[in-house]
Amino acid sequence: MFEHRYHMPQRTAKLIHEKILEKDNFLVVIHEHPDGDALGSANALGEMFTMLNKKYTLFCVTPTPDQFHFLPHTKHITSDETVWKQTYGAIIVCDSGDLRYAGIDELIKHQIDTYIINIDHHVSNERFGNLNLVIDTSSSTTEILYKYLVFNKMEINHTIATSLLTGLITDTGNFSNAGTSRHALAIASNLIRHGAKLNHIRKHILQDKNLPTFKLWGMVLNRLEYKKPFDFVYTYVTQKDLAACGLHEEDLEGIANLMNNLNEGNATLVLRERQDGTIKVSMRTMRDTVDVSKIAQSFGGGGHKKAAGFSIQGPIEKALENIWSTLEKTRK
Ligand SMILES: [Mn+2]
Repeated sequence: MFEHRYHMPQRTAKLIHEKILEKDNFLVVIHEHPDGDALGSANALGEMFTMLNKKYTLFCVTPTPDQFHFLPHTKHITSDETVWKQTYGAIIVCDSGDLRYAGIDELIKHQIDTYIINIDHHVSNERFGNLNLVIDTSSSTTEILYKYLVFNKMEINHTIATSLLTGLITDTGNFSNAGTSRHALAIASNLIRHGAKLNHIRKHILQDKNLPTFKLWGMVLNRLEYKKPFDFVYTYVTQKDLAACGLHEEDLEGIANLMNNLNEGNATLVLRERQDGTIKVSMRTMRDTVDVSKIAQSFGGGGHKKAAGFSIQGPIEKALENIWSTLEKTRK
């Protein structure tokens, strides 16, 4: 079977599984502002723990968008910090390169002698776990979870299959970005064989925009600028824009990936003003010569070679000035 041919740290996968079988009561943590990969991972693990008859809690510092509720366990993801007062058999952090992105760098300090399992595919992953199942050549964390489940001979029911396919589809930009390997495609095919509901993913994840959202996107696209010295294309959106359209930051989910369809510029930047006034910067590139994760890291962020992000002090104008001057310095 092709399953065993791709790269997979087998020892780590085995040790994680032994830990899961041995212990009870798990805390699964996914990164803030969770995407399809993070939520697909949480849902798959929730289903796996249900099948294993184990106690578990799913945690995320920010709420889950309603559109993901077709993945049944995502309805039970909590942001209630009191769950950190309990003791767990292990804490499993998914799809997060570091504990800050998971939003738990402070919360985790309350946990003494905690066993941390880190499952992720970000190049910038800091290996913060006692066990780190990190494969940065994987398209998504759910691709790693698929390999993990197959390796440990775990059942993949239709709920798990749909969760894993959700992560594969969202993190590969519908099988179009650099993460779209032959393994990713073969796994997707296998997941459909296991009963993954592609029509549910299409309905809830792909056809998820309404008219006001398209109008907001139009406004953001209309603002695109070209920054010649760096060959970058950028745009931005403020809280005022969102309020004017009656929309939220989540409604801009996907706009950074849309920039991948542009054939100009070395990289694209989308700046989004958050409620607290900080600016979230999402970077994308389709050029093999550009590594946006390195740029993001120089601003304290992280991500992948082709897709990365960071946070910076607002307002927008100040953030842009800061970005250009920092880039200017690193060029010298
Ligand atoms: Mn991911």
